[in-house]
Amino acid sequence: MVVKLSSKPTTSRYEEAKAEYAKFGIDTEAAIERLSKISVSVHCWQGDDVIGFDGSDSLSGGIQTTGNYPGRARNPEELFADLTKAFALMPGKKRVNVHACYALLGEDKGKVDRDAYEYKHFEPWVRWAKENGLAGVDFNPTWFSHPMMKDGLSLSSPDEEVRSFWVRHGKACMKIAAEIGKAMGSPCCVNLWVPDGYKDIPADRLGPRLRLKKSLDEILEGYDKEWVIPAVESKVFGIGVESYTVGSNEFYQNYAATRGICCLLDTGHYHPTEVVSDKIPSMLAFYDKVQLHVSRPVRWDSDHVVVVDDELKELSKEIIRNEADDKVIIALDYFDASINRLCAWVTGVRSMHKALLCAILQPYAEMKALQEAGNFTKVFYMHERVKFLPYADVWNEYLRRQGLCEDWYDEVEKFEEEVIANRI
Ligand code: RNT
Ligand code: ZN
Repeated sequence: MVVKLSSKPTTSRYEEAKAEYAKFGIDTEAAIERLSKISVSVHCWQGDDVIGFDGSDSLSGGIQTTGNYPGRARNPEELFADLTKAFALMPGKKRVNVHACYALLGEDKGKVDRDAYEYKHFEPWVRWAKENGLAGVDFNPTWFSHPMMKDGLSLSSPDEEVRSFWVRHGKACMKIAAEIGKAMGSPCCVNLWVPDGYKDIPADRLGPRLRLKKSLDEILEGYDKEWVIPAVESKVFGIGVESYTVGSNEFYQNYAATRGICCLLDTGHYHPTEVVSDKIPSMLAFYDKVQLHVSRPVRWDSDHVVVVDDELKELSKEIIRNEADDKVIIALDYFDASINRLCAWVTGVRSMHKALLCAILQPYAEMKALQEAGNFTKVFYMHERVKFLPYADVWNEYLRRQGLCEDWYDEVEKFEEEVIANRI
């Protein structure tokens, strides 16, 4: 999917890097080609601090945005304008990830609740995705920021009116997702995450889980297997639900395994010393596919913007060296309201691609053979040796072939001055 050729010529730095990598048996042309085929699903919710269009004016459900950078997109027009600008600065194959609270209700506003949303309320997203040449659209039911969340519970609620409302929402979303998948000609990944849990020590830990299990079974009944790829996302804790999360890791891994669906691993949803990079190969030993929410947890599930840090590189290696490019489905999930939101979007997407490129440019066959031969000294040496190979020159060439470059900041600044500054 390398789209346009920049008018600028290939640099001699790239030619030198190509020769340097060749010494390690690495083909930089093949690396660029491989990177350009990996899609990243970009979350629409970074643009408006996870508020959506369907009536809520604050975020609740164990997640929080912090900061009040001016110019948050306040309506569909503003969000689409911001997305269009940001996506133009992102390299590679892209999808957009939409939450149900981003329904464009039109005349149905105030009349139709989340349990009755239909495909027509999301058709503008599909249109926008097609206009912008995206590879697909992904979807999420929204089980937060809504008055029907009672005592912080949705699908695990003991109140049957509440539980059944949210089951209907889930079922409506599965139908919408099938339509989205068909319309895009690419299956729609649907992520099921609920914030349900308790602030303090519960008197019953099993009951809520049995209700969640029952609700999920009802939602998944008869879903369109051709066009929908469902996943369940666990979490260790949330703000206000510190003591107990109904959808724990063990709950969802067992649920997914027995129902033949995917697990979604969010990099911020584990204990601070646990890493998702090590979970990926464990999952690949049992599952055909695993979905990711790539985020950056700074001391907790803080949802900072993704940057090229060690864990992102390690996570990328687990995708690349296991040849799991089509098995690990990458989506981003962070929301920072303290800096320019477009800058946050573009940085996160570029960081993901950079880490993937770094991972592609490594001599895995050689390193694996060394490990199997018990030559741990050379494995150790090689890990460090490859770190400073000239991958940045390959990155710049990858961008050049898409008519992009690393100096994109001025574009965002200009957009901020001309468009965002007018949002008073
Ligand atoms: C929350 C989960 C969840 C949400 C999005 C908005 O902790 O990570 O994925 O961030 O659905
Ligand atoms: Zn997530």
